[in-house]
Amino acid sequence: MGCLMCTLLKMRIDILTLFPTFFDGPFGCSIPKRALNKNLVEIHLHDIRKFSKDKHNKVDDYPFGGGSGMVMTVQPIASALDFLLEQRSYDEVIFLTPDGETLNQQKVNAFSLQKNIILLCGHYKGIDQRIRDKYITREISIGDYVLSGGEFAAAVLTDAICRIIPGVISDETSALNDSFQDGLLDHPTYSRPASWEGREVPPVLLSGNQAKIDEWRFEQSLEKTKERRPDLLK
Ligand code: 6GU
Repeated sequence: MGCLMCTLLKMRIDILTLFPTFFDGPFGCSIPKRALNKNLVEIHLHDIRKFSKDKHNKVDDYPFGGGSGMVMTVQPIASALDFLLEQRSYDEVIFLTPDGETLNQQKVNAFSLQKNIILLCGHYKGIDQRIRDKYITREISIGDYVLSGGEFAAAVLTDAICRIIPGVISDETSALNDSFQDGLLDHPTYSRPASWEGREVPPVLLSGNQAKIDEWRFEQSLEKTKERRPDLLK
């Protein structure tokens, strides 16, 4: 018996993929597992191949105009999307693709406020353009390099969303203090022992003066960001 509010607010992520078992690993540990176990998010995996009306369950074909590689055809993807879209309305239908807009923390924050989203994972040489034209509301890349399929990117996006859902991380401030969440990179962190192989923890961290510690951390964040990612300060 859950709380009504939680049920109404709970985020639902539907992932369309040719490789549903891919996600057993990433969603079976750590933060996504915790979010699922705490019933703070629902993740539904859908095998695109099961929607194929071809007698051999074919999901790909040669590209018109020639070229290397196979293209994921319209029918199985359209059927899978129609199946979901007739059950509920979705805030976004996201296609993971290296030619999409690059993901960042701001975009993750915005996605995490949505109720229902679909993540479509492409494979081979991509998907038929007409699927993108008809259904897709956002095209997202996770960086300027090429992966073998959208599943890696969908797992990354789902993890980034799950970990900022309130209640997933026990110390609620910890996700908000991350690198990027305040536009700065993280300050260095230390734990015991205070001295290790002649390397000392910065004395301010042992001082007990929280104002001084916060000031030191902020300066360290600022310095690191200036040095490594000056683009974030603009
Ligand atoms: Cl979303 N997909 C693929 N295949 N490669 C990528 C990517 C996505 N983002 C960066 N590289």
